[in-house]
Amino acid sequence: MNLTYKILHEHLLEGTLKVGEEIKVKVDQTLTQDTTGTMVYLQLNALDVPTKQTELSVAYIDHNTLQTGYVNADDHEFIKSVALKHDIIYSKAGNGICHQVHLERFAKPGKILIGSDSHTPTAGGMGSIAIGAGGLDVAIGIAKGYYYLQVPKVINIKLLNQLNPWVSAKDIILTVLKTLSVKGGVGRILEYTGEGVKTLSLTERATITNMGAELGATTSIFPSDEQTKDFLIRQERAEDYIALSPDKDATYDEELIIDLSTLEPMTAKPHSPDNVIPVTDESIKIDQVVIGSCTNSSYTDMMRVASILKGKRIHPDVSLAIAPGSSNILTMLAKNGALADMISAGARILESACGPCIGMGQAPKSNGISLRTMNRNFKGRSGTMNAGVYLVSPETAAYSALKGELRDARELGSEISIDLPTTYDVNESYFVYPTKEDATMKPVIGPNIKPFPLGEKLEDTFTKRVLLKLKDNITTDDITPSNASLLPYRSNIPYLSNYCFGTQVEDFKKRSETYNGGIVVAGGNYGQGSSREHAALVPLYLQVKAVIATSFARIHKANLINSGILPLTFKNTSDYDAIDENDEIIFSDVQASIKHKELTLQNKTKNTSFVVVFDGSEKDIKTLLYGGTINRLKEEE
Ligand code: MIC
Ligand code: SF4
Repeated sequence: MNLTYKILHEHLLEGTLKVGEEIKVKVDQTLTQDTTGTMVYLQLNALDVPTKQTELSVAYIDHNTLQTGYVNADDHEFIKSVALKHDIIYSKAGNGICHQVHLERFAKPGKILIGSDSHTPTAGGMGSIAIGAGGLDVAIGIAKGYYYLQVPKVINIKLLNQLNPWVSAKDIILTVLKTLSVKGGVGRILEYTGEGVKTLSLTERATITNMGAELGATTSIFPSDEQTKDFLIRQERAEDYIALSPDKDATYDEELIIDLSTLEPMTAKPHSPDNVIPVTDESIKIDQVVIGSCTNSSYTDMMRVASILKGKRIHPDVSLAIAPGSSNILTMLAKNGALADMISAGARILESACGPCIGMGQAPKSNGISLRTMNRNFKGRSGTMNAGVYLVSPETAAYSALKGELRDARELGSEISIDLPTTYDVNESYFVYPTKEDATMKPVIGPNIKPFPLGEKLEDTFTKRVLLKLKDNITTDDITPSNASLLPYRSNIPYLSNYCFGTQVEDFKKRSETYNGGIVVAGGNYGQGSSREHAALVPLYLQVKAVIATSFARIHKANLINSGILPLTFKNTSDYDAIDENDEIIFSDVQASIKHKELTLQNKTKNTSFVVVFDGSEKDIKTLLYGGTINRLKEEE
């Protein structure tokens, strides 16, 4: 067995481990962050269970830390109250980015972790099966201790040899993205093997599994070996170590071989993480550099940046902002003088949080060029619609900040080496641990927290207009945009509905009000990116009944089903071209046809018909018939 199957097998509650089959697995751990967490905890309340059914659950506050009014503060208070009530650890703002802190303090080899954030696979660097999911699936994970998934294919990514100086883990994953594209991981788990694995530290592995999310992969995983043990010992968690590897004769569905010694520094150009070229192929002046995010904010990343900056001065035309990934890392940098090296060079030091990665501050100037060590460079995500974001390694970012243009850090000559402390700093001050008394706590619901919409039983016959026709690779950022002014409203679906599809059209809400709801048509990989279920809940609120696409991203498809919106694919992709915005589509005999997974739809406007497919499990069909997961669970109880 490969490592993926070993862990899934050990956690199997129902179903068979066969590609494409739906299985039910035991969930050991969950994590939430604040922008998806409010929905998770509203839904957990609705599920009405006394306490968590996992070994460990943590509620992190890391995204919405710019408190420009009462709204975020309300959300945090609400999350804290429901989390503690359900025996869930609360990590206060300032403690760091959920994935980095989870890696340091809680992730364990061999465990299954479900998180309401698409970068949950970061813990795959530790040998966990760590999966990003919609908020409701995480609420169910907490309340019931299980998770459903379709058994993915397992790709063996075999790493040969080792990286050359100044080429980093980020360059490995950017190379994988260049090879496989943002759709390449859909329906797959990426398992890393080969001699090259041993040469990568745990945090380098986490950079790679983190950004596997950009491939659309279910998750990515590394074995648990001496590197894992080394990290856990330094984190004073030696007891959490177990060795885990695939069997010698393990089989895989596909294989990709990467010779690490041939790689070079890479960059993903605007506006997609798979728009990857070698750094040396691009010559561009830069305005801003941002170093941090759950992809590249480890102690080693920060120390390498500090040593590149030490004794130098940031280019006068560049603003460099640095956000270390956790309070532990920030403390260590403060103690060992690296923070002083960064500040002396002219860097702006930010709180340990997501910050600029999700547009919470540091938006670039008009048409600005920003180099970022982050994982996504979707249009507008930085907070400036016409900015161009290039994704790079911390080394490329730091060196370029000194030069004022995108530059290859190999010009720096001999490699630097970072000595790791015998033990990493472990700060408990930002954690709030639940007590017995908290079980009787009442949720604290401030005015920003509005109820979430619920779907309705699936109608058998209806006619709906195509409100919007979209191209390939539409992201959840496109469906429910996020920036510093919108992110605080994640617990307020009615407010967010004003901005639905805001990067595509300005009047989606108006269209839906005019026609009493409708349907959306899209190309391939619809709903890639963030796990935010708001991208389903907001359309549900605006009465979107179905999305017909050429293909869907995994988490978003699950979120649509959970909300009771039909995710349908064209049987013949050429039918995508034959349908236009404003066409009226007749859905008939839906309840029976969905059970056979094929529906014939009439295009009333064009007087034609076409076939769409529903690719889901029996449970999914039931869910859609009942109008969403919450309704199904209520009916089944
Ligand atoms: C992101 O990186 O896009 C986010 C913000 O972390 C999201 C979660 C969200 O939208 O709240 C994610 O990756 O799932
Ligand atoms: Fe936060 Fe950015 Fe990571 Fe999302 S990708 S969890 S916004 S740091």
